[in-house]
Amino acid sequence: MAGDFSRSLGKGSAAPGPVPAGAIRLYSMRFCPFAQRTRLVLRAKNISHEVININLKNKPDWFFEKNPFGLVPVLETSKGQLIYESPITCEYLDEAFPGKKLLPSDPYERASQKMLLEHFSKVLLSIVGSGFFATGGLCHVIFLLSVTVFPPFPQTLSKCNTVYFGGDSVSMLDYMVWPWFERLEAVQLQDSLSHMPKLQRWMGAMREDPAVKDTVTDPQTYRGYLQLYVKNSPEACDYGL
Ligand SMILES: N[C@@H](CCC(=O)N[C@@H](CS)C(=O)NCC(=O)O)C(=O)O
Repeated sequence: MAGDFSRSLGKGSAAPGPVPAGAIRLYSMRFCPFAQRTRLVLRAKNISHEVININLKNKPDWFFEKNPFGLVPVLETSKGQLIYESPITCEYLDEAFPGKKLLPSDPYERASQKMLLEHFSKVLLSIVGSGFFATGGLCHVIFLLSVTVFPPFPQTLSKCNTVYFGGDSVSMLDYMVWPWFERLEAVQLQDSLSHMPKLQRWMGAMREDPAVKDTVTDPQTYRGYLQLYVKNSPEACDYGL
């Protein structure tokens, strides 16, 4: 079975066969923060799954049949159902599979998490628009300013007395924003949070989370990937394998 650390499939590769009955497949890329969201939820809910990595610098033609936008993550079920856009994949997994629910059951709490995620997504969109991958370090600085200085993120954390965004245990919003915080160390910006003890406490707690531990990429490997990615190298997605 294909796994998180399998080499990516590129142009000219054979399309994978149907998903076995009862299983679920994730089309991913090892360093993609959006796909990491889905991987975090798969692990947090202990959902058995297979992973097919896609070479995003040399995409197979068949991948556009899985997602017309050609982006990871994509989920595929044994019924041939396809689900893409990371927040939608995560909500789908939370609803379709048993176990701990990651989205709050209270309608207002649920709406609050989605509003914060919306804000966060707008920040990400402006970063991608400004060339996130072309200038990795600089864009992380913009990210950091956006989430720590402008409302509503700092207010949310400073108002609540809980470790996590949604309460005393990890929930969906924590997993949705974590991948970008994890990458701060790779661009040597982790110390810029020193004036925000609550955010630091949250990061410390997240690092201890089993799903986070399972999906973490060490900063040096991430830096190696980023160097190849900005050069448009078709080897970027398989860096370190
Ligand atoms: N809005 C999408 C964004 C996903 C995304 O941008 N994925 C990147 C990898 S990190 C991708 O597939 N890039 C390929 C490309 O831009 O052609 C989501 O939330 O799933």
